[in-house]
Amino acid sequence: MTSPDAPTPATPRVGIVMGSDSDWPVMRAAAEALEEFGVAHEADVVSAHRMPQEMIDYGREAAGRGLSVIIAGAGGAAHLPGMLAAVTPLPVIGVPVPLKYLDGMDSLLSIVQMPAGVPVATVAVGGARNAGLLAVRVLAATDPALQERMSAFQETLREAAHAKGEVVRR
Ligand code: RP5
Repeated sequence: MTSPDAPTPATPRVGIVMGSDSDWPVMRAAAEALEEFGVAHEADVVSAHRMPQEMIDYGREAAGRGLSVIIAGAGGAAHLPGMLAAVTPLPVIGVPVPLKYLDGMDSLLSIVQMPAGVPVATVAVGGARNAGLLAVRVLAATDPALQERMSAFQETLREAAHAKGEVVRR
Protein backbone atom coordinates (compact mmCIF):
# COMPACT_ATOMS: atom_id res chain seq x y z
CA MET A 1 0.00 0.00 0.00
CA THR A 2 1.28 3.48 -0.86
CA SER A 3 1.92 5.72 2.13
CA PRO A 4 -0.30 8.82 2.18
CA ASP A 5 2.91 10.87 2.59
CA ALA A 6 4.57 9.34 -0.46
CA PRO A 7 5.27 11.96 -3.17
CA THR A 8 3.04 11.71 -6.24
CA PRO A 9 5.19 10.31 -9.07
CA ALA A 10 5.84 12.92 -11.76
CA THR A 11 3.99 12.49 -15.06
CA PRO A 12 6.46 10.96 -17.53
CA ARG A 13 7.64 13.42 -20.19
CA VAL A 14 9.53 10.82 -22.22
CA GLY A 15 8.36 7.35 -23.17
CA ILE A 16 11.04 4.73 -23.78
CA VAL A 17 9.72 1.74 -25.69
CA MET A 18 11.44 -1.32 -27.12
CA GLY A 19 10.48 -4.34 -29.15
CA SER A 20 11.60 -6.87 -26.54
CA ASP A 21 12.95 -7.03 -23.02
CA SER A 22 16.15 -8.30 -24.68
CA ASP A 23 16.66 -4.70 -25.92
CA TRP A 24 16.81 -3.33 -22.36
CA PRO A 25 20.59 -3.82 -21.81
CA VAL A 26 21.05 -1.33 -24.69
CA MET A 27 18.03 0.89 -24.00
CA ARG A 28 18.71 1.40 -20.30
CA ALA A 29 21.37 3.99 -21.24
CA ALA A 30 18.55 6.25 -22.46
CA ALA A 31 16.81 5.94 -19.09
CA GLU A 32 20.08 6.66 -17.28
CA ALA A 33 20.65 9.83 -19.30
CA LEU A 34 17.14 11.04 -18.50
CA GLU A 35 17.69 10.27 -14.81
CA GLU A 36 20.90 12.34 -14.84
CA PHE A 37 18.82 15.33 -15.93
CA GLY A 38 15.91 14.58 -13.62
CA VAL A 39 13.50 14.01 -16.50
CA ALA A 40 10.51 11.84 -15.58
CA HIS A 41 10.15 8.92 -17.97
CA GLU A 42 8.57 5.51 -18.40
CA ALA A 43 9.86 2.33 -20.06
CA ASP A 44 7.78 -0.40 -21.72
CA VAL A 45 8.00 -3.29 -24.15
CA VAL A 46 5.72 -2.52 -27.10
CA SER A 47 6.50 -4.84 -30.00
CA ALA A 48 5.45 -3.70 -33.48
CA HIS A 49 5.31 -7.29 -34.74
CA ARG A 50 4.05 -9.23 -31.74
CA MET A 51 1.58 -6.72 -30.31
CA PRO A 52 0.65 -4.36 -33.15
CA GLN A 53 -2.62 -3.17 -31.59
CA GLU A 54 -0.90 -2.25 -28.30
CA MET A 55 1.81 -0.45 -30.30
CA ILE A 56 -0.79 1.61 -32.15
CA ASP A 57 -2.65 2.36 -28.91
CA TYR A 58 0.60 3.48 -27.24
CA GLY A 59 1.40 5.86 -30.09
CA ARG A 60 -2.12 7.26 -30.35
CA GLU A 61 -2.42 7.88 -26.58
CA ALA A 62 1.13 9.12 -25.91
CA ALA A 63 0.57 12.87 -26.41
CA GLY A 64 -2.71 12.83 -24.49
CA ARG A 65 -0.99 11.17 -21.53
CA GLY A 66 1.49 14.03 -21.33
CA LEU A 67 4.50 12.54 -23.11
CA SER A 68 6.53 15.00 -25.19
CA VAL A 69 9.07 12.64 -26.79
CA ILE A 70 9.18 8.93 -27.57
CA ILE A 71 12.45 7.00 -27.69
CA ALA A 72 11.92 3.71 -29.53
CA GLY A 73 14.53 0.97 -29.82
CA ALA A 74 14.36 -2.26 -31.78
CA GLY A 75 16.62 -4.73 -33.52
CA GLY A 76 16.58 -6.58 -36.83
CA ALA A 77 13.52 -5.71 -38.93
CA ALA A 78 13.06 -2.73 -36.63
CA HIS A 79 9.69 -1.23 -37.53
CA LEU A 80 8.78 0.07 -34.09
CA PRO A 81 10.14 3.65 -34.31
CA GLY A 82 8.69 4.26 -37.78
CA MET A 83 5.31 2.76 -36.96
CA LEU A 84 5.06 4.86 -33.81
CA ALA A 85 6.00 7.97 -35.80
CA ALA A 86 3.10 7.14 -38.13
CA VAL A 87 0.53 7.23 -35.33
CA THR A 88 1.77 10.05 -33.06
CA PRO A 89 2.51 13.72 -33.70
CA LEU A 90 5.31 13.58 -31.08
CA PRO A 91 8.99 13.52 -32.04
CA VAL A 92 10.26 9.93 -32.19
CA ILE A 93 13.92 9.11 -31.61
CA GLY A 94 14.93 5.72 -32.98
CA VAL A 95 17.64 3.53 -31.48
CA PRO A 96 18.96 0.74 -33.72
CA VAL A 97 19.65 -2.18 -31.38
CA PRO A 98 22.45 -4.48 -32.62
CA LEU A 99 21.55 -8.17 -32.69
CA LYS A 100 23.71 -11.27 -33.22
CA TYR A 101 23.98 -10.91 -37.01
CA LEU A 102 24.77 -7.98 -39.33
CA ASP A 103 26.23 -5.78 -36.54
CA GLY A 104 23.05 -3.73 -36.25
CA MET A 105 23.17 -2.56 -39.88
CA ASP A 106 19.76 -4.19 -40.41
CA SER A 107 18.33 -2.27 -37.43
CA LEU A 108 19.96 0.98 -38.54
CA LEU A 109 18.67 0.83 -42.10
CA SER A 110 15.19 -0.24 -40.97
CA ILE A 111 14.94 2.80 -38.72
CA VAL A 112 16.78 5.52 -40.63
CA GLN A 113 15.29 5.05 -44.11
CA MET A 114 11.88 6.57 -43.42
CA PRO A 115 9.84 7.94 -46.31
CA ALA A 116 9.43 11.72 -46.51
CA GLY A 117 6.68 12.94 -44.21
CA VAL A 118 7.25 10.46 -41.37
CA PRO A 119 10.51 11.45 -39.63
CA VAL A 120 12.41 9.39 -37.09
CA ALA A 121 15.48 11.03 -35.54
CA THR A 122 17.84 8.07 -35.68
CA VAL A 123 20.88 7.78 -33.42
CA ALA A 124 23.89 5.50 -33.89
CA VAL A 125 23.68 1.71 -33.58
CA GLY A 126 23.40 1.10 -29.85
CA GLY A 127 23.29 4.88 -29.26
CA ALA A 128 20.65 4.89 -26.53
CA ARG A 129 22.55 7.38 -24.37
CA ASN A 130 22.47 9.93 -27.19
CA ALA A 131 18.76 9.23 -27.63
CA GLY A 132 18.24 10.18 -23.99
CA LEU A 133 20.38 13.30 -24.35
CA LEU A 134 18.55 14.29 -27.53
CA ALA A 135 15.23 13.94 -25.73
CA VAL A 136 16.57 16.24 -23.01
CA ARG A 137 17.50 18.80 -25.68
CA VAL A 138 14.04 18.62 -27.23
CA LEU A 139 12.46 19.31 -23.84
CA ALA A 140 15.08 21.97 -23.06
CA ALA A 141 13.95 24.03 -26.06
CA THR A 142 10.96 25.15 -23.96
CA ASP A 143 12.44 24.58 -20.48
CA PRO A 144 15.14 27.14 -19.56
CA ALA A 145 16.21 25.32 -16.37
CA LEU A 146 16.76 22.11 -18.32
CA GLN A 147 18.63 24.04 -21.00
CA GLU A 148 20.98 25.39 -18.34
CA ARG A 149 21.64 21.86 -17.11
CA MET A 150 22.39 20.77 -20.67
CA SER A 151 24.85 23.65 -21.10
CA ALA A 152 26.56 22.69 -17.82
CA PHE A 153 26.79 19.09 -19.03
CA GLN A 154 28.37 20.26 -22.30
CA GLU A 155 30.91 22.22 -20.26
CA THR A 156 31.92 18.98 -18.49
CA LEU A 157 32.52 17.41 -21.93
CA ARG A 158 34.69 20.37 -22.94
CA GLU A 159 36.72 20.14 -19.75
CA ALA A 160 37.18 16.38 -20.13
CA ALA A 161 38.39 16.83 -23.72
CA HIS A 162 40.88 19.51 -22.58
CA ALA A 163 42.13 17.21 -19.82
CA LYS A 164 42.80 14.49 -22.39
CA GLY A 165 44.73 16.99 -24.51
CA GLU A 166 46.88 17.84 -21.50
CA VAL A 167 47.74 14.16 -21.07
CA VAL A 168 48.85 13.94 -24.72
CA ARG A 169 50.96 17.15 -24.50
CA ARG A 170 52.72 16.10 -21.29
C1 RP5 B 1 12.94 -7.14 -32.22
O1 RP5 B 1 13.41 -8.44 -32.24
C2 RP5 B 1 13.25 -6.67 -30.84
O2 RP5 B 1 13.34 -5.27 -30.80
C3 RP5 B 1 14.55 -7.34 -30.51
O3 RP5 B 1 15.66 -6.49 -30.79
C4 RP5 B 1 14.57 -8.51 -31.46
C5 RP5 B 1 14.70 -9.85 -30.77
O4 RP5 B 1 13.66 -10.01 -29.83
P1 RP5 B 1 13.64 -11.28 -28.86
O5 RP5 B 1 13.58 -12.48 -29.75
O6 RP5 B 1 14.90 -11.23 -28.05
O7 RP5 B 1 12.41 -11.10 -28.00
O8 RP5 B 1 11.60 -7.04 -32.52
